[in-house]
Amino acid sequence: MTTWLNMSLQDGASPIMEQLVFFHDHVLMIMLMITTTVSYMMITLIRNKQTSRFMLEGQMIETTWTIAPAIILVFIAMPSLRLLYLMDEVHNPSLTLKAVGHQWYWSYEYSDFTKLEFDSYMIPQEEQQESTFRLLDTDNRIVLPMNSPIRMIVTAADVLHSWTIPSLGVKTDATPGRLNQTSFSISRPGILYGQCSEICGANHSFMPITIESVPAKYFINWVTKMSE
Ligand SMILES: [Cu+2]
Repeated sequence: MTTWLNMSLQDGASPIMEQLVFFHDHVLMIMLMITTTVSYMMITLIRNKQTSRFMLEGQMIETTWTIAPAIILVFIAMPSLRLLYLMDEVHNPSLTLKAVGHQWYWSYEYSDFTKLEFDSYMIPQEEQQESTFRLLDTDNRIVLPMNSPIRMIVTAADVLHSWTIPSLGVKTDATPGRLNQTSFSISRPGILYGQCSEICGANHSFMPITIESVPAKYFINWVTKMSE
């Protein structure tokens, strides 16, 4: 989750998010390069008093500064497209989780098991404990096995919502009457937080998402307990 003074992206908890962070840094470096060059050119132009009445055009420099930005754009577009298609891929999932957005809570269905479904409400401020995070913790956490490919099905029951976990690099719109699919695998155990990312009504800010990522055997224990 985001902690104090954390200005950049959250640490990646999935291989895709790690790649997204690398891509973000890569684009920042290119931007830094462009900003430096352009500022340098502007400052020298302002400070320079020389004029020449014969210098009307410069074919060479004009060709260069037309083609160079196009080449730079290719260096951004290629890794971007690579990630886009990688995120769209569904790699033989070992588990399917369905999230349904409601005004204003999420409900979850583990479709691989019989009768494993629950609602997930935010813990209200009056019931906060030392260990809970305000506006982020839920009464029922989603438990998921780490290191396994998970297929996520997202939909909504009333209005538009958006199921989001920043540290997994996942943000999927929840649309009534439509199933949206995404997939991820969590690379470490821990608790991951997210919030609805579509302005969905009065309590939009109060429908958080909490994932408990655990080793597979703990997950199986949890499933057996929940299905009893
Ligand atoms: Cu919502």
